[in-house]
Order: sequence, then C-alpha cells, then structure tokens
Amino acid sequence: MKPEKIELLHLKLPYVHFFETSFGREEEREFILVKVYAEGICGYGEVVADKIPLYSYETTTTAWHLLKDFLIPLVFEKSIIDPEMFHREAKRFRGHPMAKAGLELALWDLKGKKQAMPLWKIYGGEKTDIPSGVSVGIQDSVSDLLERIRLFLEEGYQRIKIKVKPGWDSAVCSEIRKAFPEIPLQVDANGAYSLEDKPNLKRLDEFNLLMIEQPFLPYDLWDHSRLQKEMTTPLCLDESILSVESARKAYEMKSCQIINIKVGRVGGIVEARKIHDYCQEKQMPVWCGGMLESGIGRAHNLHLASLPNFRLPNDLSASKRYYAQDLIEPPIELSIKGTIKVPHMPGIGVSPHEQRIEKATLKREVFKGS
Ligand code: OSB
Ligand code: MG
Repeated sequence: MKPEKIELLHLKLPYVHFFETSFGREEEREFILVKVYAEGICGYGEVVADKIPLYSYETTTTAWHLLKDFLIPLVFEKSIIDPEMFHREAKRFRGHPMAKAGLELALWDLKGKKQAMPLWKIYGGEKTDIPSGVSVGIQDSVSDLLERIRLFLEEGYQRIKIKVKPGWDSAVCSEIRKAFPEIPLQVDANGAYSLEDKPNLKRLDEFNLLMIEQPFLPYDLWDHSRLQKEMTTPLCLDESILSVESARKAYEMKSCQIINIKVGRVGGIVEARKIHDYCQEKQMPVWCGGMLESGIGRAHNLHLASLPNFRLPNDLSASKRYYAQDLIEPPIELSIKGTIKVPHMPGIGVSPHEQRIEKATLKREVFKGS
C-alpha cells in the first residue's frame, strides 16, 4: 500500500454556545481535516490547531504550511503509509505537534480500515464505554454557570470541569459546592496564574476538587512542583506535557499527580500511547483531553481513551454539546450512565458526512505523489 493522494480542508464550524477560557471567548472553530487516500480507502485525521495561537503557538495557517511544505512531501517521498514510520520520520522537523498529529491520525484510520479493525483493538484498548465529563467555560454570571452545570448533570455527565482565572475561581467554586456539594468537580486554569497567586490557588484546597489543571504557564514543570508540595489537591498537567520525556520529568519532579493526554498537543497517537504506558508503569492516572473536536477528532479520541490507564472521566462529550450538526452521522451520543460507546466499525468507526464537510470548507488543496 502506498499513499496516492492527500487532501487538506480548512473548515469553520459554529458552536452551539460560546466557549470562554482564561484566553477569551470563542463562537466558532477553525481547523483542518486531513484525508489520505490509498487503494480506494480514505483515512481521516483532524488538526486541532486553532485560528489564533492562544492555547499553543500553532495555528491553522502554520499547520497548513507544515503539512503542505514538509510533512506531505515527506510522506510521498518515502512512500509512508505506516503511522509509526511517519512518527519516526516526522521527528526530523522540530515542533508543530498538531500538524503532525493530524496526518498521523489519518494514517491510523487508513490502517484500521485496510485491516478491517477498529483502532481501539489495534491500540490494545480494553474499555468499550468511555466515562464522559464536560468542560464548562467561563459564563457571564455565576447563576448562568450553575444553570449550565445543572443541565449537563441532567444529561448524565459524570464530572464537571470549569474554566478558572484570577477573579473567577474560589468564590465560584464555593457557589458550585453550595448548589452541588457532592459532584465530581475539577478546574482548569490554562496557565492563567503565577507563583504570586499561590495564596489564591491554595484556597482551592477547600472544595474537594478532583484536580487543578495547568495553573501555571505552558511548558513549566518547576513552579508546578513547588505548588504541588503545598497543596493537597492533585495538580494535573495539560500544556506542560509535550512528550513521554516531559511526562517523565513531571513525574520525577512531582510536578503533578495526573496527566491530561491530548493527541494534538503531543504530536500523535504513537507519543500519546508512550505517555499512557509510562504513566501506567508509574501508577499515575491519565485522562483524555479535548480540543472541541468535530466528530472525526472526537472518534479518534474515543479509541485512545479505551486504553486501561485512562482512569478518570475524559473531556469527551456528545457531538451536540458543541455542534448543532456534527461532521459525522450518526453523531456521538451520551448514554444515561454518562458514557460514550467506542465505535466498533473499522478505523475510526464513524461515517464522515461529506456534504456537511463540503458546506463547512473554506479552502481545499489536493496533493499527489509523483
Ligand atoms: O485546556 O482542556 C483545555 C478546549 C480548547 C483548548 C483547551 C482546552 C479545552 C477544553 C475543552 O477544556 C475540552 C473539550 O471538551 O473538548
Ligand atoms: Mg486544559
């Protein structure tokens, strides 16, 4: 099998409700779909880089550039069809994990479809129902937030994560705890704090949180380890964990007790599985983070989250939590138990809806091997 044609699509999809983090508010998402064709099969991947470099330095434009000028030529030049070979070869280019992950994911889907096997089986997954949590953005008021939490709990989500920033943290947690004393609750700061905020952060120990995610800047390990020594609530790292190497350093420095694995942030499934395996050996739980993916990226995440050391509820919610019309049919749905089924059809195991993809496409380019 050889790669015959690769297609890049730049898409825009509106959210059903704005999503606000410590970086600001967004009403829609722009991202790239990667389609790799071989022997009449098409593999799909999603590049989670956003239009603006807020969560990470990558953008839809930089990812397009990396794919078009370096990664796609590499794939054609070396006839790469195996995702593990792609991972090894793409290492020669520094950084840009989201661009790499999107192409690697498409190769995994192709491999699964070719072997007529769902990806979770190829990865060695064990779970068939993935525990689902929901990430709730900053709202205009605390009462709006409480109302949204109530709705998500009614739908069955197993845990609530709220976004926090200085000024929207302990007072908000205190109101949530008054309304919902027992629910599994965690917070995510996306790097909005620094060491001077330690007294504010330590106040969060009162609220019986499952974890505090990424209080300090991306890539930091040292300040997190200083904070973890003074807090009882487990810290979880997201933006600071880029590879199995940074996971090892975080573990050895005791910078966190939990890791959020995102395929895009770590550069693909190969690296994500290495982090999973390392953490499993160290008995450090992981869970699967999200980047507000369409059903295509979401399905890829479900297969990964079926691995055994994904031991906490994941940021993997139903399609309708973010999008009125997802790019797959049927959409991803939440069970009354608050879980999502891992697709059992070959590859990603969901069916992309080409007409809706077409409608959401702003730009397209097709590449062919010589
Ligand atoms: O930090 O986990 C994050 C969304 C965009 C960028 C960063 C993050 C998030 C989320 C949403 O929290 C997770 C999801 O439901 O996809
Ligand atoms: Mg996060």
